Amino acid sequence: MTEHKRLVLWGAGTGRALRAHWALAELGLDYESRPIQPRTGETKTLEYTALTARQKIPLLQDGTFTITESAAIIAYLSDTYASDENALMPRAAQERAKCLEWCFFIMTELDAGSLYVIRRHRYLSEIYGPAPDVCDSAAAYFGQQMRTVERQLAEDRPYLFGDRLTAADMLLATCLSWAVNYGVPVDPRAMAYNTRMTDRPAYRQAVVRNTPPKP
Ligand SMILES: N[C@@H](CCC(=O)N[C@@H](CS)C(=O)NCC(=O)O)C(=O)O
Repeated sequence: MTEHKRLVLWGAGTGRALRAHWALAELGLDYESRPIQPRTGETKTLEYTALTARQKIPLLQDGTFTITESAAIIAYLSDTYASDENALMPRAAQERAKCLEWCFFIMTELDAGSLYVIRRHRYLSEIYGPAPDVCDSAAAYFGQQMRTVERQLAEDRPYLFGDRLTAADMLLATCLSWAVNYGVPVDPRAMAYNTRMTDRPAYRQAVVRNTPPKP
């Protein structure tokens, strides 16, 4: 008989899904993976639509509780399962607020406002329509928004802020890898930071679990 795990992660093969696999790996949590992918029809089934009417991955089930949005999944997992040693969201109010400030900045300005625009209008132009000028301007905007990140990393700090990995690092690193894949310039210090993040054993483990099964 198949054993059903309490934690079930839906989604594979995308940078957003990777964030959730990565958080689960950083926290050492056992989970079942349902590696559905976008634009395959798998996000549009009745079963999945009953879990999320948004029909997007990733989605985490924890018993009867469900949560979508990659950043929210990381925060939920950390708040629910982390110890003081491996928390991905700081617990003190002001540190937590700074972490959230970086998370919202990364999710709105770098992810949705820049890279996802390029994704939709360059790589998914058959669905969203081609818009080369918009893509060029989104790449330039990404570069401009990265300046505060570059300043923050200027002192060769190991993490975006504080002395350990947080959700903000995970969101940033996945955006940086995404930018590199799209040929959007990333400055050398940010590249070195990204290599440190992607060299983490939990990240490597997550990449394996985020790889969709062969058809
Ligand atoms: N802001 C959301 C974005 C989620 C999202 O757009 N997911 C895409 C794949 S990366 C998706 O599921 N698209 C559904 C489809 O195209 O079928 C997050 O960070 O989780």
